[in-house]
Amino acid sequence: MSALEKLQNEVERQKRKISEIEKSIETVEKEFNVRFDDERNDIKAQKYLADDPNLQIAIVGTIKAGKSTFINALFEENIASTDVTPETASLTKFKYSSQNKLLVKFYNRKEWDELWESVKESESRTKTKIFREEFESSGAKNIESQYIGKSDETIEVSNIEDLKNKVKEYTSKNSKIHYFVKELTVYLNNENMPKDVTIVDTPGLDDVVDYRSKITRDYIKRANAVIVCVDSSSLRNDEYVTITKVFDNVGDDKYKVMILGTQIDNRNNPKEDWKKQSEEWKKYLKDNYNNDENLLNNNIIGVSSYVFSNIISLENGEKCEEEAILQIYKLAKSYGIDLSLQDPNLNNNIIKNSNYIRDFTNIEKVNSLMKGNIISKGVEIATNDLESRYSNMITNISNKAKSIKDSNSQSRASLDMDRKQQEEFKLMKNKEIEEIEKAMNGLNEAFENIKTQWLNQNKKLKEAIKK
Ligand SMILES: Nc1nc2c(ncn2[C@@H]2O[C@H](COP(=O)(O)OP(=O)(O)O)[C@@H](O)[C@H]2O)c(=O)[nH]1
Ligand SMILES: [Mg+2]
Repeated sequence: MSALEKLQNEVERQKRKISEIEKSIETVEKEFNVRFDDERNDIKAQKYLADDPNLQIAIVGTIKAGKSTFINALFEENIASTDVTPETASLTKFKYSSQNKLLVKFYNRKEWDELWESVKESESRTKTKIFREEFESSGAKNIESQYIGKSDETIEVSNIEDLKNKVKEYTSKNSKIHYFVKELTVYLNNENMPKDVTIVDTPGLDDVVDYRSKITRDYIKRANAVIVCVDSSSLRNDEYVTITKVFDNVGDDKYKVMILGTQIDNRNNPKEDWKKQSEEWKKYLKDNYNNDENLLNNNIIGVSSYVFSNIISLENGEKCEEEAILQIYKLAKSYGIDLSLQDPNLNNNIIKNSNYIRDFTNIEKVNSLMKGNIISKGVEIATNDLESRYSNMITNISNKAKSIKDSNSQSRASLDMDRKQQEEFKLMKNKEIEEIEKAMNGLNEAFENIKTQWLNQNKKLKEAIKK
C-alpha cells in the first residue's frame, strides 16, 4: 500500500468511527443528562481535518508583520494582497494547480452575526468604531444580502493578471466584497510553488475584530506546520504567548515551527541588529525548542521578503521603486557589499551581486528548509497528525466518559436508601454501567488500535527526521 493510500484508508476509517462515536455520545448525553461540549468541538476539528487531510502550512503573526509579503516572495509572484494597513481578513489558501482559478466561501448568517457580536465587543473595549465606520462608508451594507449565505463559488480566470485582480476583489480591504469572504482558495499555476501542500495566509492575531483573529487561532490547530512571522525589531510578550501555543500544538515535533524575524532590511544595521535580536529570541525560545541547538539555529531566521522580491524584479529586467533600491543597498552594506549609491550603474551593480543579496534575505533558505523538513515528508506528516489528533480526541472522550461513570456511581451511593431501594438502585446502576460501557467499548477499541499504529508511525518518522 502506498503512503497516500494509507492516508486515504485512515481517513475513511476515522470517518466511520467518528459517526459511531457521535452516536455513542448522543446516547450517553441523554442517558446521563450531561454534555460533551469540548469533546464535540474536538470531533468537529477532527472532521475538518479528515475532510482535507493533506499537508497545510500556516503563515501566522500579528497584523503587518509581513505574512503576505513573505508568501509573495516564496512564490516569486505578487499574488497575496499586501498593504501598509491590515489586508488579510480571511483565510487565504494557496495551492498549486495546472489551472489558475479561485474558490470563494462566504460567511453564513450565523457566522456573520457572530462576527458582529465580536465587533460590538471590540467597540466597547477599545472605545472606537473603526471597523463599523469603514464597513458603512464602503457601501458594503448595500450588497450584504447578496453575499451572506451565498454558496461556494468557483471562479475561472483567463490569465494570471485576471487571477490577481480577482484575489484583490475578494480579499483587499479596498473592496466591498472582502467583508463577506470567509475563505478563499487560490489555485495557482506557478512553477515556484511546491506541489501537494497548501500554504495559508491568515488574519492578524491582533485584528481589531477578535472573531477574525480567532479564525487564525483555530486554524493553527488544523495546520500541520506553522511559520510565525514576527517583526525583527522585537519579540513582544503577546507574540511569545502565541508562539508558545503554536508549540503546544505540534507536540514533540518542534521542527514544525519556524520563527521568521521579518523586514530585517528595516533595521539600521540589518546584519548586526538581527544577530543581536536573534540571540535574545533564542534565549526566550530555548524551552520551546526543547533546548535543541540545531533547531534554535535553523528555525529562527531573519528574512527580508521585500528585498528578495525586488531583487527578482530587477533580475527579470523590471523596474523597482527608489525605496526598494535603498533597502537593497542597506542590506548589502551591512554584509560588507558597498554598492555605492551615487554610481549611475547602481542597478547593474545590484544585479552583479544579486546572488549574494538574495542569500542575505534568507528567503531561499526558508524555502529549502520548508521543502526538506516538511513538504518532502508531507504524506507521512499528514498521516501522523491525522492519527495522533484522533488518538487525543479519543482519549479526551474516554476520560470524560470515565468521569461521568465515576461521579454517577458516587452520587448515587451517597444517598440514604432502604433495602428495597438499594436493590433497585443496584440493578439500575448495573444497567447504566453496562449501557455506558457498551457505548464506550467501541471508542476504547478504536483507541487501542490506533495507539499502536501511531506509536510505530511516530518512531519511524523520528528516525527519518534524525537521518
Ligand atoms: N521594508 C520592508 N517592508 C516589508 C517587508 N515585508 C513586508 N513589508 C511591508 O510591511 C507592510 C505589511 O506587510 P504585509 O505583508 O501586508 O503584512 P501582513 O499583514 O502580515 O500580511 C507592507 O507595507 C509591506 O510592504 C520587508 O521585508 N521589508
Ligand atoms: Mg496579510
